[in-house]
Amino acid sequence: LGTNSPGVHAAAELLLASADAVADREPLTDTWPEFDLGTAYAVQDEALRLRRARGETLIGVKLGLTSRAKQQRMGIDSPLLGWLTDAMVLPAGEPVPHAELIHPRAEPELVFLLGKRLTGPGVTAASALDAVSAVYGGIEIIDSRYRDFRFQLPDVVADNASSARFVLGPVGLDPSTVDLTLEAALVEVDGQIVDTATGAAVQGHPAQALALAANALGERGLALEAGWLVLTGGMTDAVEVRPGSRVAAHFSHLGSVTLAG
Ligand code: 0L1
Ligand code: MG
Repeated sequence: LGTNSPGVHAAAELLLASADAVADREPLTDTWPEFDLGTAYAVQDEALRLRRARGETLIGVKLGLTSRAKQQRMGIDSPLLGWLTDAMVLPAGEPVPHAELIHPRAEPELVFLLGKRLTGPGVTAASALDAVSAVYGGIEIIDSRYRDFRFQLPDVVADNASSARFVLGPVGLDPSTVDLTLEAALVEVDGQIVDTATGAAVQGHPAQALALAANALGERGLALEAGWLVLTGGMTDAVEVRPGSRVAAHFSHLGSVTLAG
């Protein structure tokens, strides 16, 4: 590690402190040029360890930057993973906790509930889908700890892929009963439809994103566990969640999720 390296543990603490204080910061790569992807995942894992030590429960995984819309907006063309804990669940209908968030943005996602353990190598979209017990629509509220969402890939990986909160939609379907490439999401802000996408935006099929997660975790000796939720990544670009505004995602078969901003 370079001379300006805070080290894995201190970097994890800095990012958690930033979230706790609702205070943004500069990217780690600004002053830590040797900061690489492997070290970034070590920081992410250390932050998870610290979250669990303070009582949070691991409930799944999120993928980020799996759609072209997200990759183009953030200027990073590589998908990434983050951890989900119970503290990130926002029950449907509860207001967005603005006092706890720096600059929240919302994005529609397809979410899998796993009925079976899944780990790579060799997981395909078909074998991944076979492990899914239900698919939901949802909204992820992302909140980068970096000022103006300015970051490079190792920064955003260390920051747990900008995770903050997510809301699960009201309808869970057996994935064999719905064509997820055609499942649409309409994003509405204050009554205006501002964006649309179908599940094909997510790696061609969201099960492809699920396979990617299982294979990436397999390389690290880890697995997706039965009972976990997997957020497959924003289908569209994210929209700002302003206090007092109303953001909704309407899915074709998976119901609607409305955020009271
Ligand atoms: O801040 C970001 O946009 C990176 C996190 C990825 C969010 C997503 O694509 O689901
Ligand atoms: Mg997301």
